[in-house]
Amino acid sequence: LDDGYQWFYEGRNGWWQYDERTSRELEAAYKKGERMCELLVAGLLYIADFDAMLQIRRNDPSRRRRIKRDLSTIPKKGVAGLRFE
Ligand code: V3L
Repeated sequence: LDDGYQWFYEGRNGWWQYDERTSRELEAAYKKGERMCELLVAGLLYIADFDAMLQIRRNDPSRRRRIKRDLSTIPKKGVAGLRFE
């Protein structure tokens, strides 16, 4: 994450950057070669699946979003639901 890359999850018409803490957790798991990473977001548990590159809500797996690791300079909607304006 100091290498110009960031983690993103998909919104309706663009990508949101993950918050700093979650990004660090994703990056650590990814760098260790783990296949998934458990995330706590606003009191909800999610699984980030690095094979499928999906974020899946634990208690309702139908709630899923694409994720990606990409350059921090890509167009994005904001960070963790906080819109850039
Ligand atoms: N970080 C922050 N909020 C999240 C995350 C996350 N990793 N995952 C889900 N949510 P679901 P548009 C998103 C929020 O997947 O207009 C955006 O951050 C999610 O917020 O069904 O569609 C925006 O705040 C949603 O509110 O479990 O691009 C909002 O959607 C809620 O958890 C609208 O974005 C349920 O997501």
